[in-house]
Amino acid sequence: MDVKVNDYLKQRLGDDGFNKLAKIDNPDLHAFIAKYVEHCNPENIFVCSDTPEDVKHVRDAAIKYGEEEKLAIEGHTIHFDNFHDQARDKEHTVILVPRGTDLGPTIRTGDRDQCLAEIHDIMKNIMKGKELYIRFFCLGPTNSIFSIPVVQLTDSAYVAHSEDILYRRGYEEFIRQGRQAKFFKMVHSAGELDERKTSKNLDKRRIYIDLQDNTVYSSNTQYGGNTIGLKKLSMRLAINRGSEEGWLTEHMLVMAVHGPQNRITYFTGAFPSLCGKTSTAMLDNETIVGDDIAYLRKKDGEVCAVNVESGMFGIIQGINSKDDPIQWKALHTPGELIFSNILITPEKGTHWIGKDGEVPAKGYNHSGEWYKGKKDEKGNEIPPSHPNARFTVSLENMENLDKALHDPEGVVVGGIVYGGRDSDTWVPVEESFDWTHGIIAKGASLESETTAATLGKAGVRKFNLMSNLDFLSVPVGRYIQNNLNFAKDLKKTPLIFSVNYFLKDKEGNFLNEKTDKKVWYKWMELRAHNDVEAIDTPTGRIPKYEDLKKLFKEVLSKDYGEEAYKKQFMVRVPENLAKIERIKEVYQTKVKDSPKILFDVLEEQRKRLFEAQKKYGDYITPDKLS
Ligand code: SPV
Ligand code: MN
Repeated sequence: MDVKVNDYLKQRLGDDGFNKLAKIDNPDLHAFIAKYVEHCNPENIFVCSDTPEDVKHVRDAAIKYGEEEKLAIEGHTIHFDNFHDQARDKEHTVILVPRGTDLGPTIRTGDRDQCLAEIHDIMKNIMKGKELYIRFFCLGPTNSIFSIPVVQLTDSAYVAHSEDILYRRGYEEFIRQGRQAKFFKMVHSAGELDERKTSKNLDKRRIYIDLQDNTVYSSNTQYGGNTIGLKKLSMRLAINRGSEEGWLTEHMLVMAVHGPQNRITYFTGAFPSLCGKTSTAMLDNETIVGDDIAYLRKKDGEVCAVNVESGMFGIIQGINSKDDPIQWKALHTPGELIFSNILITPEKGTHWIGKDGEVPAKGYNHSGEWYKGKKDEKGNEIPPSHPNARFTVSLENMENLDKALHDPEGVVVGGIVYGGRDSDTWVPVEESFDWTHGIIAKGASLESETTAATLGKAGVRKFNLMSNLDFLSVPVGRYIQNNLNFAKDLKKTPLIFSVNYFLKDKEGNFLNEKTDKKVWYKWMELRAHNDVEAIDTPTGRIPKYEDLKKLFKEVLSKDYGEEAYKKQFMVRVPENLAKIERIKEVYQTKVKDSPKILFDVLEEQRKRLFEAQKKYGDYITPDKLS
């Protein structure tokens, strides 16, 4: 350790903290910590070495300093974010780049020198009077090719506690990797807090991502998506690193689909918000590895995936005992669990939009004291819980947890799924012709319709390639090219599918039941092993009626009619042609480095649709094609 850094850390951290840090042989880490201790200037510093006592210190601090409050069920707590700090702040989330670097119009960037000066100005003495928590974590399983160590500095015990539930502890991993560690660095401060212990200076809310230094700065916010350094903040750094090293960071769930004779096939899946990602990861009779972020690497000619996380920061709205029995149980079992931005009753019970039972007449929530009919400053009624209210819990608390969660090798991926909210274009499930077609016509063409739960008008289609648009830190074209290249030297290429759980008829009725998706996954599992045939259509390969009929019976004990099949799986030519035009336009106008092959693949699809239209008309039922 550098003598100056050494002396300074000894003085600020005390013997106990210093000794814990000194066990990690990494001068860069020590220098980084010294720099931000001096800059942010906390009152106390706590170095967490992951012993049960250290972990408890952080958990207790969240209660002691009022960022969390205990609830009636043992181990459960509530945290509130500021009324205006309830979601990711896209406007103030910026990728820092050297002057003159252009990542394209869809990625928010800022001049690195200027932004670093601004954020350092905001963070000068920002932790005055507060305790700083220094924590070590690991993205992906420890002791693995996937492992990325992360150091988190935060003055929010809530953030440090959340990370403890959501990620693998990493103090030992830092010791193991020593000077070799290519670690990510997170500096967060909630800033000044109001009387409810929520971030007060939202005008100075910033999330600045410095790719060059693998450092993320987050200030004056507490909402998890802005603060939990290992989640969407590290994700941008990991996309950049993967792009340099030839692996992928994806906004994907990882799950095991259980096939015939106890066969297990792993799938990953990308879905924009409110498109059924969590309900897919939680499908009954299947098992979950992860619900949000995956790393994909190649090993022995196959694609392997890990869950970057080990817990869930899940949306709570709509969870009820009938539709979500596993999550319901986890939310009612004693044990460590943080609720955020829901309604708390005077008896310290919980309520949220869509929960079983009556809405309590009063309580308190993200708006303070709450009663039925309470209005916000614009005159809109405040619901009992925020639509983006969440719960934070370890995956170990889920009964459907898959055994591979911590496997350092990851799981071999048999299929990749892309799904959006789409009322009129894509069929419920469809396989792409090959990897390139899948990446371009499925992943890079992903769109999703807004719902009443999002801001703005409902039913507007939003482009969101691979559901990763918000998190890209490399130009869109390069990201697509990375995805295309990834399959080049594979011995066994995962199949790529699209799904659509939201198809409607002309009258606006959903064409599928919520539970039908169970069948689609069983079908994809069979396809991954070539156990069933498929029908070629202009847009991809769809299931044969007989196979679905059998699966509906087996999986749901339902008679699946041929008429329903035809309605669901008919090729909607005009809608598909319109979609191609929209997607082409995006890649022509909003992306500067679109790979040429993208336009070729879309053009081939357009031609196939056009030919089929000449022969069979606008709406083509599968019986015409088989
Ligand atoms: C998402 O919005 O995709 C989430 C929640 O998973 S957040 O942590 O806000 O990113
Ligand atoms: Mn997410």
